[in-house]
Amino acid sequence: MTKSDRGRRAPSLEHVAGNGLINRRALLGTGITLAGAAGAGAVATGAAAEPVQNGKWSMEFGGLTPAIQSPSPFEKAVTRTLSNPNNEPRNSHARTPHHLLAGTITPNGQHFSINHAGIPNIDPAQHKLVIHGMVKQPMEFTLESLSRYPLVTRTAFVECAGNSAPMFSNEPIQTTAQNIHGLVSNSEWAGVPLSVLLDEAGIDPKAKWVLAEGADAHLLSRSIPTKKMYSDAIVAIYQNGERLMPGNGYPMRLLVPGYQGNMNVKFLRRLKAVEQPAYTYFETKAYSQILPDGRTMRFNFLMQVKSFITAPSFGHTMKGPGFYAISGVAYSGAGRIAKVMVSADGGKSWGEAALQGPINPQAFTRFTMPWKWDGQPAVLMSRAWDETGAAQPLRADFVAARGQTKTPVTNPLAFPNQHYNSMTNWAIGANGEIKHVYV
Ligand SMILES: Nc1nc2c(c(=O)[nH]1)N[C@H]1C(S)=C(S)[C@@H](COP(=O)(O)O)O[C@H]1N2
Ligand SMILES: [Mo]
Repeated sequence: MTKSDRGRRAPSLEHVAGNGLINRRALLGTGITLAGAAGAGAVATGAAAEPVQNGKWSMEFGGLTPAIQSPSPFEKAVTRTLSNPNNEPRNSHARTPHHLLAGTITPNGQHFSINHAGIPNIDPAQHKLVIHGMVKQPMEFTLESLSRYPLVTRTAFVECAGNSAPMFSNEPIQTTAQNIHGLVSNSEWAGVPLSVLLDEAGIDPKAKWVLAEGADAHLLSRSIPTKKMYSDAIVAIYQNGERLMPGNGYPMRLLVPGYQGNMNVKFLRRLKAVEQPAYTYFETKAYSQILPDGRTMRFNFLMQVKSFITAPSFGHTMKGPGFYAISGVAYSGAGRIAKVMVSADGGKSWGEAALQGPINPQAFTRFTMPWKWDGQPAVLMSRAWDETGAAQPLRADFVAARGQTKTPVTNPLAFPNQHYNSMTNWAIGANGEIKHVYV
């Protein structure tokens, strides 16, 4: 019996869609067998295998165990892309390298960051959060006093409304998932529910909005519906188990799961209960979207269902035909991910990807699709559905509703528009090269 005979015998290698997509059930506990059977490039070990050799690291006492550790020097290419590396007095963006990461939690050093006036160096001993306006009892909190409340822990993505903006280009921009989709990240946040703090202050039922303000130089402020504050907003003080990173809002930030990133006010210093939205710069001029007929969409808070394949993707090279696990992230501001479909033939046929649990609402869900690449051209696509039944729109439908540029966007850091949530497709060439294509 040859190796490929053994592979064929496994029921798990049943194809579910064109161009080599394999039933996701193949992933249930048989990953290694599957990879071996389909030829993932791992060398089979057996009697003929070389005995393990000692590298030089096995022959000498190792390095210092440091007080705080950072990634291996061999991983130094795994960094964020910066839009303002010299800190000129304008906004700065740092994008998450999705094509070089796996799992669902974004490491703190790789969490995307947008700062419109630099990162303030806040002394937590001097920082205060004030709750005032239409409340019975104005309140003042410090990091220390907030830390004494019972904290809730939850995983949530934060996504800038401008994430994926290069996808508004009329021609596909040739760049990485990092540059296209790097303005979304996913963390485990711990903090105090707004429901607790607003109840304590005794918010007036007529206060339908809460104005949130940050302590950085431009005092970014956004009006948030009180209803959202009560449903699931928190004042976050921990990010993936440690205090917030300075670029992600140290010492405290607002977390409004599933809503525009901009509403997640960092360096939070003020919450004012008000009757009407304040119509601030960031909810009128910025973070409102221009429609094809010239009108502007305002108070468009929800980040809708989206997915993108992180591997294989632009910037990777295929290492020859055989087994691959197509992998990506899916998320929705409206709730949990219900289903992700993957195509390897440019949308002619689709197979359902395996979702890795736990599937949390308003959080990344990792999907995987086993695939046997035959070395021929293929177009990989993913499409997600959330628990409300909403699906990622097809590009033609999306462009009809939201428009696209007249000339190609070549700068991956440009922002032609906002709230893009259609699909991203990667074309695999017979030479193993990967391009970004529209379907
Ligand atoms: N105070 C303050 N809050 C802010 C910002 C800012 O510049 N200052 N940037 C906003 C924007 S535009 C986004 S998309 C999110 C990004 O959150 P992150 O930097 O933690 O990824 O923070 C928002 N909150
Ligand atoms: Mo943003």
